[in-house]
Amino acid sequence: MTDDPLGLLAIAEEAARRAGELVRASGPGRIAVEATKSSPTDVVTAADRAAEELLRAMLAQRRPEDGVLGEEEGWVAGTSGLTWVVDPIDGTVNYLYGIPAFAVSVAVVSGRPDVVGGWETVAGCVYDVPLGQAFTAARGRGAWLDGRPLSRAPREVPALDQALVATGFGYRSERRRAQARVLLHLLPRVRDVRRVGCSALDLCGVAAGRYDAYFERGLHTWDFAAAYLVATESGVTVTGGGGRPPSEELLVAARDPLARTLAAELLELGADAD
Ligand code: LIP
Repeated sequence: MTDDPLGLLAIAEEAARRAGELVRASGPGRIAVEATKSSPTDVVTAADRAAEELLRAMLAQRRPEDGVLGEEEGWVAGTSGLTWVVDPIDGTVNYLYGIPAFAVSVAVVSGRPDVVGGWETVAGCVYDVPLGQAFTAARGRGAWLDGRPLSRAPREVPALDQALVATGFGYRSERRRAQARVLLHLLPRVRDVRRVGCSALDLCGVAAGRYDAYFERGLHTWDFAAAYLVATESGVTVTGGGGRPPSEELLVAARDPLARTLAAELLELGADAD
């Protein structure tokens, strides 16, 4: 069994595409909400569970010694030192409402995925289900959108007041109140804000130049493990601010110097607290 990043990437992409086909097939008009999680608006659909089951079955067959951490079924440790980190549908509320912005995220990480800064992505795929596009990356080998390289080449990085910034909000109202306070102060200082509702596509969007920056508080490892490598292999800085790694506390992504400026501004505004 190879641990070569490109070999692992092939498995990640195949898994994400297969789960994506299942999610697409259970599309509009056939969506069943099965349960809620952290709040009444944090829903789990039948497709979330079926897609995660498919991912786990495929990975158990291909990589029996690896661990798996998934949004719906939690963490099953392995013996190989590698763990697959999967989000069967990132952007579940968009999927529920038929808004074409949701993705399957499949990453393989070394280290401890439950420890902030204790893991590193080796390979990952974010499969945009409605567009049928695949963002892929392998550590030290680069990042791609549908096989076309996402360039690391230095480019014009706007100042904060010219930056188009993507962001997102939590499922609990107290968290959204705190996030609204931050936005109240940040919005007059940037070009504009986009709230698309899928963190994996938001982060890959920075890598692809669709946004100049993205930040969010409250993300789980499965939301950003794959997109993190797509972004960093494309020359984007992904940080928690204040020299910290990205985590549930805060994730900020942009090319420098914008990443430094935005992270400092967000910490100043208390974006890493409720
Ligand atoms: C969602 C993220 C989104 C965030 C939502 C939620 P889910 O993930 O993609 O960026 O704003 O609160 O966390 O729940 O669809 O997997």
